Amino acid sequence: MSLIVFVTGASSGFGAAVARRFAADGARVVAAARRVDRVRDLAAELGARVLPLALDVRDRAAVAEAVAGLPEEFSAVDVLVNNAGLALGLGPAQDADLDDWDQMIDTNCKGLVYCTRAILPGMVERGRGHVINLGSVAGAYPYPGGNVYGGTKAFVHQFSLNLRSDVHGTGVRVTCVEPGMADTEFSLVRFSGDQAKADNVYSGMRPMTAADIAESIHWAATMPQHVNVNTIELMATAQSFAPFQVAREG
Ligand code: NDP
Ligand code: 8X3
Repeated sequence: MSLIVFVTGASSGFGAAVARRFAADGARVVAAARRVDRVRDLAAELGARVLPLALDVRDRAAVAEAVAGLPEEFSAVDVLVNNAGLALGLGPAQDADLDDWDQMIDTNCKGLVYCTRAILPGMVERGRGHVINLGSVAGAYPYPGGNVYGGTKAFVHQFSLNLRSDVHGTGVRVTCVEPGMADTEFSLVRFSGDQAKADNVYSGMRPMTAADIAESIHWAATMPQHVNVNTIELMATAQSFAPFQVAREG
């Protein structure tokens, strides 16, 4: 049976790679993002099985309308990949821009919740479906400047586990995928388009790629129906943990 996949943030990075990975399998893919020109290009590349959709996940009414208005051949969504998200800034909390904080919370938490709420009832009704949320290692491990971004991803982790409890016995599966450093437009967005700063994040090390993350998502989605992958945490081999910082006197 070929899957119907709804992926948010499909204009770049993980989302575009997810669309490509599932389309290569013969899935029908709804590819949603604000930059509709990019998802249209993706659809032109991948063919009619990909439906480009202009969507800002922060717009609660637009999310509900978009899901309600899906053409019949895309409407019975099997896999929702809640991928749209971003980090803005890497400064300390005391200097942060509240608008950046609002945007991260509105996108990473509220947008994800809106998409889930719009698509989940159909999955429960059909007795099958899979919600795959993009968390991050930043939700588990604190780092300087991670403040609200890490907080939003901790929310995604816990929401995913709680969601799984709620859909217990319905046949619907829930997975939280929690990557570390992967080279996408993530750092470019975090540093407001400063390419040199973004490049510096990945200089001299080999980060994961969007295709690596898409592969893990595809793996979780194609495990047999009786298997639920709860959480996938993955890092570049070149990334691991650091000691606690200690502020010493004198
Ligand atoms: P990219 O910046 O390459 O892609 C982010 C995507 O999110 C874009 O397609 C963007 O599309 C979309 N997006 C942002 N805001 C909105 C919005 N309001 N409505 C709809 N779409 C939106 O980054 P990644 O692919 O790396 O990031 C994807 C997810 O993975 C994010 O949730 C990120 O937090 C997470 N992640 C990334 C890691 C990394 O190191 N790269 C590691 C761990 C997690 P558009 O601007 O067109 O709307
Ligand atoms: C992005 C991964 O380590 O840059 O979620 O915060 S990290």
